[in-house]
Amino acid sequence: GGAMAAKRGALIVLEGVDKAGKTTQCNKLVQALQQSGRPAEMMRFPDRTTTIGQLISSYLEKRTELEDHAVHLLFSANRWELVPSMKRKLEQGITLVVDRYAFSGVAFTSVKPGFCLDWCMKPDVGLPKPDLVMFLQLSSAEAARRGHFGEERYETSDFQKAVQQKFEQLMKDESVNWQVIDASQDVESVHLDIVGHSHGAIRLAQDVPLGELWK
Ligand code: Z5A
Repeated sequence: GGAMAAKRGALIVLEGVDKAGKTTQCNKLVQALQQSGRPAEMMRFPDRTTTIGQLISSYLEKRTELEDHAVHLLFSANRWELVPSMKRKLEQGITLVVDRYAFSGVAFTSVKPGFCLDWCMKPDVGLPKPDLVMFLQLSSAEAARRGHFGEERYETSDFQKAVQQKFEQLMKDESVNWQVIDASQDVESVHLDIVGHSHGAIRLAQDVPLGELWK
């Protein structure tokens, strides 16, 4: 008996290569959900505000060098350290809109020499499983038209192409609810696609417990 449990929020992830519009679209989605009366918050990985996140940020800005396995584990640790707060929020009925997640972790490390997908996935096994992962699909030619790549590590056309192929491998996994979004459309059209998929995911998530990723 007792009081009825509150409906949980959904865990919604946006993935995609550099300049696909993830941050733009995460912000717009959170705004739209809030305006329709649904509690929603944005998160991003890496979260550069924590102690671990500061190590990662320094690495990405090429201010420090870190061994490739070590930095992979730091990216994963940066997700795990936020899991208690993510679970709390989801239980409170807050939908989390997340800019990059474990899929970026695997895609970016696994293109490095000597790494395989399987090893890269292991540290993230058991993370809160997203109810929906939207992959913002953008060709490298279209990404190039959105301006120059930045100065950070990994921001080169060849690296991004290799990463795209790793994402394609990850998207074959049917245990994850993937939706491919055409990110070459204008900002509003991409937004409408994303809102449509998100409402469906929020509705479905209400009645099923949060899953465990890759488990
Ligand atoms: N990384 C990793 O190695 N391991 C991990 O576990 C994780 C990440 C989680 C940091 O990422 C790096 O860490 C990243 C992966 C790696 N390396 N790379 N590359 P980050 O999240 O801090 O930064 P970012 O992901 O590189 O941001 P971004 O990809 O460059 O941007 P975006 O979020 O996809 O796009 P945006 O900022 O929304 O838009 C980019 C530009 O395009 C901007 O000028 C917009 O105004 C414009 N834009 C957006 N949408 C459109 C449309 N529809 N049409 C035209 N123009 C548009």
